[in-house]
Amino acid sequence: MEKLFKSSPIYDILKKAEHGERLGLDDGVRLFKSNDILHIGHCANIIRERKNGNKAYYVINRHVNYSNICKNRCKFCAFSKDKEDAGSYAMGREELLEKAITAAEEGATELHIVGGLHPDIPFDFYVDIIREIHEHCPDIHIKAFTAVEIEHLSQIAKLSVRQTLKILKEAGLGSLPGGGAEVFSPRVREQLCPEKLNGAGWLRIMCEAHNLGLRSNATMLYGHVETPEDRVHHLIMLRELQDKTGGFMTFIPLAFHPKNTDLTGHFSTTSMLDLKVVAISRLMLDNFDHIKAYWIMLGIKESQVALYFGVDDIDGTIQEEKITHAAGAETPEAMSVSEIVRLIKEAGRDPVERDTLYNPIRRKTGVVQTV
Ligand code: V47
Ligand code: SF4
Repeated sequence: MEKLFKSSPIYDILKKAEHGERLGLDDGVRLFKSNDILHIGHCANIIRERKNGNKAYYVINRHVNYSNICKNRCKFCAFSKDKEDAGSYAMGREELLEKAITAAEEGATELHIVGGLHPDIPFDFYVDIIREIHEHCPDIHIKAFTAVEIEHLSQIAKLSVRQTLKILKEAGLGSLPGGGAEVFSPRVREQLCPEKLNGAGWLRIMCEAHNLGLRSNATMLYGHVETPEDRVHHLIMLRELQDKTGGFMTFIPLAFHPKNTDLTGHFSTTSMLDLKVVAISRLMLDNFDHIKAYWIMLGIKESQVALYFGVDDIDGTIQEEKITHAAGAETPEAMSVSEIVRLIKEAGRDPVERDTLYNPIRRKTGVVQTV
């Protein structure tokens, strides 16, 4: 191992990471500029196994995108529409409840509910759907509303972010997903999503949520106009908040899909970049327990390989996905438990079904076939 590392031009950085020393901005940027993917991956795998052994987590979940009507219209988003556009939609309470009940009956332990920033739906609607789903399906964990949606909800409710989160938590909200973080760089945000809550705002809302006992995830959208410096800066900002609150559960890098977006001249990400991002995230985020490969965006085969590049979680069954598929994702919209388990086992890892908070789930009847 030592000999292997010594032959690498980034040996000094990998050595630091292996010894548990924190990496800085320059270290992260040098890693991104290096093509020594095998050594970076090997080092990330050492840290991954130190934190999670041979386990590879998955969750039986269902995504629900309640509306695609959004007032922000970020340039990288192919999902959002104006209200008047053909194909715009907003689900009603009955439809949402029905989806939740079906998911619970099929064995899901998590609902992931996110949508666009609808200009007219009142705050009560959001509180009511969380309460109704929680009352009808008390065993399902509701992970809903990104920090960007929480900011929007607090504005329409004319309440503080803290009060908004408190009301949603009392109604049954279990945690927050990690979307909307994009890349914190103000230059990138100005270019791609000028209307969106800024990076400092995203971090402030996550901090409020963590202080109220709501855990959350964190993401980074990469593969568009961002630089290696922007990526590493983003990771360091997340690491700093995690030092303060410890509230993040997992980090999920999101591979940009360009089709049908205002950035169509851009290409899809490459395997080289995808694997670098997961591995370097594992090395930079020394205070995060988990790194997730979101197979919908990364692709099923690459997610399997990522299990040796720092990743210990490949998300879940999903069932219905609109955001990435609007942008040309070629992955299916769902994966069965048996497929996920096979994928993990063939990689030589031990599959562990988890709930949202990473508690292992043991089922009396063994594996559930949900799709
Ligand atoms: O917030 C939008 C991103 C996010 C595109 O927390 C795009 O467990 C790629 O956050 N290409 C939604 N990405 C997805 C998300 C997520 C997914 C899975 C698990 C969790 C979790 C969170 O997708 C958006 C935005 O950042 N996005 N458009 C696109 N064209
Ligand atoms: Fe709206 Fe989110 Fe799409 Fe931006 S990424 S346009 S905030 S749905």
